Amino acid sequence: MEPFKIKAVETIPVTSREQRQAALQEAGYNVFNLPSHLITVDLLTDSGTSAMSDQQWASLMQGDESYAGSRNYFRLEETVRRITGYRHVIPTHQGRMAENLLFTNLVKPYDHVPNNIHFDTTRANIEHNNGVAVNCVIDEAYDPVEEVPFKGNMDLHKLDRVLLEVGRERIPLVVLTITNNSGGGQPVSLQNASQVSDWCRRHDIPFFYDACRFAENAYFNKVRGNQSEGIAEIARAFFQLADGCTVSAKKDGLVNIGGFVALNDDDLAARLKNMLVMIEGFPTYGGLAGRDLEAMAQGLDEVLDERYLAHRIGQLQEFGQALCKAGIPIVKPVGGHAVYLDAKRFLPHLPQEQFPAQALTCALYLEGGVRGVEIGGLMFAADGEWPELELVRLAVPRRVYTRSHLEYVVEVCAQLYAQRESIRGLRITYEAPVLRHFTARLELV
Ligand code: P61
Repeated sequence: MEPFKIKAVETIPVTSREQRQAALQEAGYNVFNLPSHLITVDLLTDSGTSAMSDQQWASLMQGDESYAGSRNYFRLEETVRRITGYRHVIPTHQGRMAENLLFTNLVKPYDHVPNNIHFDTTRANIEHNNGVAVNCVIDEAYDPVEEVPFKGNMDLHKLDRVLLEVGRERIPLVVLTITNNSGGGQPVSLQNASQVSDWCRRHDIPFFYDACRFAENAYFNKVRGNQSEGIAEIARAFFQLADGCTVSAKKDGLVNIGGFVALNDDDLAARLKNMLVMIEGFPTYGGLAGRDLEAMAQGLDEVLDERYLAHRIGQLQEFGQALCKAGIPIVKPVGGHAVYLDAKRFLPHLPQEQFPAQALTCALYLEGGVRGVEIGGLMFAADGEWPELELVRLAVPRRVYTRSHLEYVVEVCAQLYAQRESIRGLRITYEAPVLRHFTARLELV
C-alpha cells in the first residue's frame, strides 16, 4: 500500500468521447497540444509532476528570500554534500541548466562525450557546443523483450572504441545516466559504474552522472543486486566513484522545479559559478526562490526512504504486470519511472511511416483520456533513418496516482488492444526544423 495518506486532493477531469475527438483534431493529433483540463490520467512525464509532502509544503513557509546567503541554500548544500559527498553544490532552476553550465565549460568543438544513452537535453547541450554525443549502452538495451536486470549498463568495449577513434584529448568527460531514461528507465549496476570509474581514472578523464533518478537506481541495486546496505549508502557508493553530477530535481528531488550541479573540482566549480551569475542567478539561489531550495532539500531526504521507494518501484512493476496479463506488449523488464508500450507489436498493421507509436498515443487519449508520449519515429526519425523502436511511454508521477488510477489505464489499454485493427495511422501536416515532436501537427491517413 501507499506509505502515505492523502491530505489535499485535486479533482480529475472526466470528458466525453466527442470532447476528446474534437480536442485531438484541434491539437493536430499531437498530445503536447492538449490542455490539461481535458486529460483524465496524465502520464506524459514524471518530471516536475510529483506531489510534495506536508513537510515540503511547510518548508515553503521557511523560504529565506535573501539575495545572498539564504539559509535555505546552506540546508541544500549540507543535504547534497551528505548524499553525494561532493564539495561544491551549484543550484539551477532545472536539469538542463546544470547541463548547460557543465558542457559549456568542458566541451570544445569535435569533442566526443560518451554516455549509456544521452537524454535529449544532454545531447542538445553537447551538440550546441559543437561536440558529439555518443551512446555506449550494452546491446541488450535495444531489445524490447530480453530481461536483463541492469539494462542501463555501459558497454566498456564501446568506450574503448570511442577512445581508439578520437583519442583521449577529444573526450572531455564520460557521463552515466542513472537510471537510463532513454533506454526505458533501466538501472545501472554499482559494479558497472565502478568499471566505468576505473576506466575514466585509467585514462584521466572526468566522470559525471546524470543523476535525476539516483534513488530509484539505488533501490534497483538493493533488490536486484542483493546489496545489504541502506539506500543512502548505496547512493553514496555510486557518487563516490565519480567527480560530480548534474541533477534535475524534478524527478527524485520530489519537487516541481529545481536542479543542481555537484562536483569536487575547485577550479571547474569556480568557472561554473561565474557563468551561473551571468545567466541564472547568484550562487546561493541559482534561478530559484529560497522556498524552492528548501523544498528540494527536504525532497532529496524523503526520496531515500526505502518504504517510499519500495512502493514507487513496486507500483511500476505491478502496472507492467497487469498490462502483460492483459496480453499487451510492453518493454521488459519494467524500469523505474515508466512503462513503455511496444507499438510495433501492438499495431503490426501500421507501417513505421504512419507513426504507429503516435497513432497509439492518440488512440489512448481518445479511448480513455489517458496521455502518454510517443518515443518513436515522430521524435527521432531524421534524414530517412527510422529508429529501431516505436514506443509509447506511460510515465508515472511520484505520489500522485493510486492503484485504481493505473487499473483504469490498464482497462483502457485492454479495450484498445481488443479493437487494435481499427486504429489508423497518421501523416505529418506541419513540422518544425528541430525537436519536431513538440509542435508537429498530423492528420489521420
Ligand atoms: C522526462 F520530452 N526528463 O523524462 P529538466 N536528464 C534526464 C532527464 O530525464 C531529464 C533531464 C536530464 C524529462 C522531461 C523532459 O524533450 C524533453 O529538469 C535523464 O527537464 O531540464 C528530463 O531535466 C532534463 C521531457 C525534458 C521531454 C525534455 O520527461
